[in-house]
Amino acid sequence: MGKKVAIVTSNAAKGEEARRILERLGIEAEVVEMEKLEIQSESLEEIALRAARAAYEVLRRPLVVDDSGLFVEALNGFPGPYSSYVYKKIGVRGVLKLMEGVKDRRAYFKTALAYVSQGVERVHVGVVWGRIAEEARGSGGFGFDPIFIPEGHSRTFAEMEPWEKDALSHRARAYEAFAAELKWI
Ligand code: ITT
Repeated sequence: MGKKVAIVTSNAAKGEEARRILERLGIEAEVVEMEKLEIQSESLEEIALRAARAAYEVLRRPLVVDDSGLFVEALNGFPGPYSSYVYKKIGVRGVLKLMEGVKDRRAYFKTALAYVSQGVERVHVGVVWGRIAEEARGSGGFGFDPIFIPEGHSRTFAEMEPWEKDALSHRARAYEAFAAELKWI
């Protein structure tokens, strides 16, 4: 396709996952580890786009920023846009504690993926529904993967092979939508 895309993130595991997804989609990419601009907003789309614009001002090359979060129904969508902060402060165990005794375990992961290059801005989203496990399981993936069981499955994302997560994940869905459009922009 001939367009090398920079994946801008401070999270190496997330960057590697995105690079792997793009490689499968035939898009050459490299991870650029950099602190993102983090605005306060309830909208992942807005957070991702503003961070991508800011990164473009610095790097001046085609790039993507993905902002993702875990939205738990019984917690009114918490931690959602605050997932990074919540993960650092209370982690997987903290979320499990909040869910103690809660029957409704439905949750979804969402990714908003912003692409910026010269004169072009696009945002694509991807969502995967599932449920919060009763206990953390598995050592793959990153973040909240050990407590997220995608719909129709019994294993957590952290118990799956990378390609299995990529066949289902919020991130893969957002990148697939982006890749389908990239050849036209
Ligand atoms: P950057 O903003 O620098 O890219 P980050 O780790 O803060 O890195 P996000 O804001 O997109 O990335 O994600 C917020 C948190 O949500 C992240 O730290 C993880 O704990 C969690 N998260 C995001 N995607 C995830 C995934 O695919 N599996 C498990 N947890 C995920």
